[in-house]
Amino acid sequence: MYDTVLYDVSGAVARIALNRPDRLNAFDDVMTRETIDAFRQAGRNADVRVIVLTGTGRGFSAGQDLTAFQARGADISIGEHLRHGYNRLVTQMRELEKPVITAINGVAAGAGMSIALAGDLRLASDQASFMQAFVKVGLIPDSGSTWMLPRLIGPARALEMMITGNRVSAQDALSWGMINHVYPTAEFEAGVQTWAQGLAEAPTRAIGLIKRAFNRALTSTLAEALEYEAHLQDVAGATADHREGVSAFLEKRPPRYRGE
Ligand code: T3D
Repeated sequence: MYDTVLYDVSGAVARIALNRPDRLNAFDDVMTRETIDAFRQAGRNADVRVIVLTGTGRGFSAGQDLTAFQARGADISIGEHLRHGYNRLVTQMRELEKPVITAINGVAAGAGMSIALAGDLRLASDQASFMQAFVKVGLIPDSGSTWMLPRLIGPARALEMMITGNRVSAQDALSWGMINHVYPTAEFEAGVQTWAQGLAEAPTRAIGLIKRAFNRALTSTLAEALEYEAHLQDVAGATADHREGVSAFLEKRPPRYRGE
C-alpha cells in the first residue's frame, strides 16, 4: 500500500516500519508523508490499541535524506519543510491517544533521533545508537530534539550531544534516561512484542488521557496541572475500563480491558 513504509495490523498492534534500508531509512518527502498517513490510519482504527514504529535493515532512521535535500536547491525554506513534515509527524505521535512504542533497531540520527524520542516508550536493541547529527551538516537540532532531549537527559548531556554530534550507544542512552529498555539483538523483537501486547491489553482511553495530562503538565504550573488532572479524571472515571478495573480488583481476578 505504501512505497517506503511497511504497515500491518496484527490483533490490536499496528506496526509501522520505515523501509528505505539502503539509505538507513533516511526520510524523503514520500516516506514522511506515508509515515504520517500510517499513523493517521492506526489512530482511526478502533481495533488498534498500540502502535510500534521501527526501521527495516540496520538503521532506525538516519534523519533527513541529504540526497533529496541537495536536490531541492536553495530556494526552498527548510522551516516550511519542517512545518509540513517532521513537525506534523512528531505532534501526531505525541498527541495520538494510544501508546506509541519506538522500537529503535539501529542508528537514529538527526530527525531520525527526534522521531525515536517522540515515542511514549523507547525500546532499543543493543545495536542502536543516537546522534544529534544536525550540527555535522551545519544545522540546528529540529523535529522536537531541543524540547525533548534536555527534558530526558538534562541540559549538560543534551547540549554536548547537540554541539558535537557525537554518537551515543544504547547502553549510555539507557543509563542517561533517554530510553526505557535495551535488549540484546536476538531478544529485541520478542521484547518489543511483549511490551506491545501488554499495552494492547491496557485501558487505552486512560493511556490516551495520561498522554494528554503528561504533555500539558510539561509546560504548566502546579495549579494548572491539578485542575487539568481533575478535569481528565472525570473523563477517565466515566469509561467502561475504569468500571472493569474496579470490578476486577474487588472480584480478585485479572481485568479484561476493551479500550473503551
Ligand atoms: O528540510 C528539512 O526538513 C531539514 C531537516 C533536517 C533534519 C536532519 O535530520 S539533518 C541530519 C541528517 N542526517 C545526517 O546528517 C546523518 C547522515 N548519516 C550519517 O552520518 C551516517 O550514515 C550514520 C552515522 C547515520 C551511519 O553511518 P554508517 O557508517 O553506519 O552508514 P553509512 O555507510 O554512512 O550509510 C549507509 C548508506 O546510507 C550510505 O549509502 P551508500 O554509500 O551505501 O550508497 C549513506 O550514504 C546512506 N545514508 C546514510 N544517511 C543518509 C544516507 N543517505 C541520505 N541521507 C542520509 N541522511
